[in-house]
Amino acid sequence: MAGKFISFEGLDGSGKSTLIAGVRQAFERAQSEVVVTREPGGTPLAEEIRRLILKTDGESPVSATEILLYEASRAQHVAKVIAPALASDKTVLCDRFSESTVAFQCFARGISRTEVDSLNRYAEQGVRPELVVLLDLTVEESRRRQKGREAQAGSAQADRIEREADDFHQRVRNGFLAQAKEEPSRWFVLDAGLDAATLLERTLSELRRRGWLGA
Ligand code: T5A
Repeated sequence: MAGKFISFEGLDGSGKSTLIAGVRQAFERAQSEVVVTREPGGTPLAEEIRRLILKTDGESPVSATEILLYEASRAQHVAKVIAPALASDKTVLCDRFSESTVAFQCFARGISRTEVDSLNRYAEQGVRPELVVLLDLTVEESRRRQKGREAQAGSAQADRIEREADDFHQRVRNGFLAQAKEEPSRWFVLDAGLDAATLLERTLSELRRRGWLGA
């Protein structure tokens, strides 16, 4: 794989989409080919799976079904979008990847780490982010931002995962921080309470330091 694979993680509403948009512009200004994508989703079939996972009406999936749906989406996404982009030397910016499954389905939902790691490796087929940018935010601020967004005219209501209790989201946050500690050179942790311009500037500095983005 020649291209760089960078994922962005954090609680719901931590500012991933906002940061990814800025990073994408920086790569485009440097005339570097970049693919922006997301999980769950990223291909037509994977987006259908996303809808099934996040919908709030009808039958709720049990934990095993939930994780298998995330992994099914990932397998399709890796094979159809991420691996081909990396093979063509493109930079891939992905809103969430397997590290979300560890945080949400292992730390918060309670599925064993061994099982989650095994399912992740199967779906990834050897494709893993070289860098994980973590937007670390308190649960309180995450909730505040979600409410602000919901209050905006025409915006979507909370999805099934966003509706989980605060202690679930606290375990998710702990799960991200624990993974960052396990592999500090693969993770770049930002205080997501900072303003969006500062977060972008710090991320771009890190990418330049790694030699992945021109000065
Ligand atoms: N999930 C996912 C699992 O359980 N297991 C898995 O394996 C995977 C892959 C997916 C859900 O599925 C779960 C996790 C999720 O619950 P999603 O749509 O990807 O859903 O998740 P969200 O995190 O909900 O995506 P969002 O679009 O809601 O959040 P973002 O992208 O992090 O936040 P963003 O950029 O849209 O910003 C949110 C608000 O904050 C403002 C923005 O203007 C916006 O209003 N904002 C800031 N405000 C102050 N300071 C800043 N620095 C700001 N940056 C943005």
